[in-house]
Amino acid sequence: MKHALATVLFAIAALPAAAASHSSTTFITEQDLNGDGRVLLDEFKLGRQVEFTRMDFNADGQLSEAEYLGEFEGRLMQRVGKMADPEKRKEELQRQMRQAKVRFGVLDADKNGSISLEEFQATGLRMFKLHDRNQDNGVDEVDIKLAEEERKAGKTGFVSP
Ligand SMILES: [Ca+2]
Ligand SMILES: [Ca+2]
Ligand SMILES: [Ca+2]
Repeated sequence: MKHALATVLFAIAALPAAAASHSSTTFITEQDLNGDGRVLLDEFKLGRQVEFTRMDFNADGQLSEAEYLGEFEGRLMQRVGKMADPEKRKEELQRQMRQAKVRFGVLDADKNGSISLEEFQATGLRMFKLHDRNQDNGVDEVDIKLAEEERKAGKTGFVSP
């Protein structure tokens, strides 16, 4: 039991804070906390909650725009820092920050200027449902297979295998 908890905590610490991926395979890689190859709904919610708490610097239970954008900018700087061309680096920074502002507006569903945990979880839940094609409250290889079949049938969706 102790070991299982340590494994989960380690997995959470290693979680990238990036928005949940549009590929179901990547989604599982990123969100599978206990390493069993599946992401259960409760497991996903726990991961989102930890992510939320980490971003909520002043611990008031709300993500302000400054908290949300500040966290994103920190990670973004690391990524674009690898780009050699300073002009391109600047462009990429500005473009990504504009997108992050748009995302903040979408996450803040009631438009009160901050993201509550409920708002953060609601967006995550919509993403989870897109990956969970057979709606059994878990994302696993069955869902990836279903996505592959759809792709073979020529259907292109928002979420890829
Ligand atoms: Ca806060
Ligand atoms: Ca809000
Ligand atoms: Ca499923």
